[in-house]
Amino acid sequence: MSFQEEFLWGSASAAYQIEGAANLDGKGDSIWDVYSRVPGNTFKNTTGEVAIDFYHRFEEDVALMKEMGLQAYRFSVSWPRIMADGRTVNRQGVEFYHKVIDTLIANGITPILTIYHWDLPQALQDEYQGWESRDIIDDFTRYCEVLFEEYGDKIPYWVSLNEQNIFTSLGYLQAIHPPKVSDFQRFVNANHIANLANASAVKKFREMGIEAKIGASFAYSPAYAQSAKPEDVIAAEDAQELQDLFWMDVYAKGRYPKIALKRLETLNIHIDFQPGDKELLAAGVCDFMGLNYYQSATFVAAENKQKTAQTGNASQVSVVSEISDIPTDKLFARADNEYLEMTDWNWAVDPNGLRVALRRITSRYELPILISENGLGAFDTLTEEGKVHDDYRIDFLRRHVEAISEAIDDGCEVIGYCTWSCQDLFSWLNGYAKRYGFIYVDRDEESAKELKRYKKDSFYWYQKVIETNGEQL
Ligand code: BGP
Repeated sequence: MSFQEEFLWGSASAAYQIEGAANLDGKGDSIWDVYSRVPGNTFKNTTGEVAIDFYHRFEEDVALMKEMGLQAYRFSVSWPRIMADGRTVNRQGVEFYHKVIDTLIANGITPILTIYHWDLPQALQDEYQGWESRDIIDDFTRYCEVLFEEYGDKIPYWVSLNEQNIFTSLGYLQAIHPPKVSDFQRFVNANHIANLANASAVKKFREMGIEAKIGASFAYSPAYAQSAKPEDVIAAEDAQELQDLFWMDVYAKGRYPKIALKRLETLNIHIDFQPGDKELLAAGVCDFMGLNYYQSATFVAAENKQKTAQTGNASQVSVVSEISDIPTDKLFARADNEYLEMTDWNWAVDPNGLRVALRRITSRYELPILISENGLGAFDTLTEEGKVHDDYRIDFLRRHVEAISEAIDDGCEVIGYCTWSCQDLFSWLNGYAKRYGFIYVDRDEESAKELKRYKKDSFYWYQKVIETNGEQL
C-alpha cells in the first residue's frame, strides 16, 4: 500500500490557459495577451482571450471536479488581474479568486495556488523589461504579499514560480515565448533575477508567518546518457548540471551548483552577483519541490550529435524554435532514446523517468515532492454520442501512477499528484488541438463554439483511482 491517507489526488491549470475574460473587471494585459495577438507567434494565432471561459464557468467546472472526486485543484492567479499595472490592487480581481477558492473549499477540494504562471503584467515589461530588471524583485514581492494577506489562511500549498526553467529558456534563449529573445547571457541574467524574486517571495512568506508550505514548480526531464560511452555520460552529467540542478539546487539549497557555475565560466557566461544576492538566495529555500514531469531527456556528447535527434515540439501542429548554436551545444546534444515511444507531439513517453525524477530529488535534497503537473497531450475525438474514448490517456496516467507508487516504496515522500489538466485548455504553442483534460471542452482554434463540457472515459477512470486511493488502476 503506497499512497498514504492524506495523499492528494489533484489536477492543475494556469490562469491564461483557462480564464479568458482577458480585459474584464479591471484586468490589465499580460505579456501573453500582447504576444499572442501578434500573428505568427502562436499556433494558428490562437490566444487565451476566451480560453475555456473559466472566469464565467468556474462553478460548473468545480461541480464536475467534485463529481470526479478531485481532492486538490492547482490553479494560478493572474498578476495583471490582481494588479493591472503590476502595482495597484484591483479589488475585483482579488474577489474573483476569493470566489474560486471558496467554491473549491466548499466542495471539499484543496486549493493549491500558483503565484506566477507566466502572465507578467505587460506594464512592467514596458516599463523596465520585466524579468531583465531588478526592479521586478520588489514588485513581485509586493504582489506576493497581497496574495499572502488575502488568501494566506485558505491555501495550504503555494507554488511560487511555475517552470522558471521553461519561461526563461523559451523567452530568452529559444525565442518562442515573450519577449522572444535569443541570447544566452540575457537568459542567465533574467533567470538570476527570477531566482532573487522567488527567494524574496519565500522570505516574505516566512516573515509573515503564513502557516502553509511554499515551493517552486520545476519542469524536470531527468537526463539519461544515450550510451555507456564515457563521453556521453559526461554530456548527460553536464546536461543535468545546467538544465536541472541549476534550478533545483537554488530552490532546495539556496545556492547554484558548483559544477554548473564552472561549466558556464568555460563558456564565458557569468552570473551577475551583487552584494546581498547570496544571502537572499539562502533565505529563499523552499519547503517542497514542485515537480512537473512530462518526459525524460536523452543526451550524447556534442561530437556524437546525430542529425535525426528529435526534440520537444517537433510536430507540425505547434510553434517550433529555430534557434541553433547556443553555447551549451558545445557540451551536449539531445538524442533519441530508442527504447521510448513518442507522443503525437514527439514527447518521450517514459513512466520510469518519473520514478527516476522522484528518486533523484529525494537523494539530493530529501524534500517532500508535490507532483504539480503530469499528463498526456493528445488529439481527442468527440463522438456523436458526446463521448471521448481516451484509453491512450488512461494508459499513460496509469503507468505514471504506478511509477509514483514504486518511487514511494523506494522511499520518496510524495505529497500529491496533480495531473495536467482537469479540463482541456489552451496550450501556449499548440492552440486547442493538444488536449490534456479529463473533461473535453468543445472548442477549436477557429471558434470558441459553446464551450460545452463533456466527461471523457478518463474522467471515470480517475474517479475510481481517487475513490480507491490508487488501489484500482
Ligand atoms: C508545462 C506548463 C503548462 C502546460 C504544459 C503542457 O510546461 O507549465 O502550462 O502548458 O507544460 O505543455 P504544452 O501545452 O506545450 O503541451
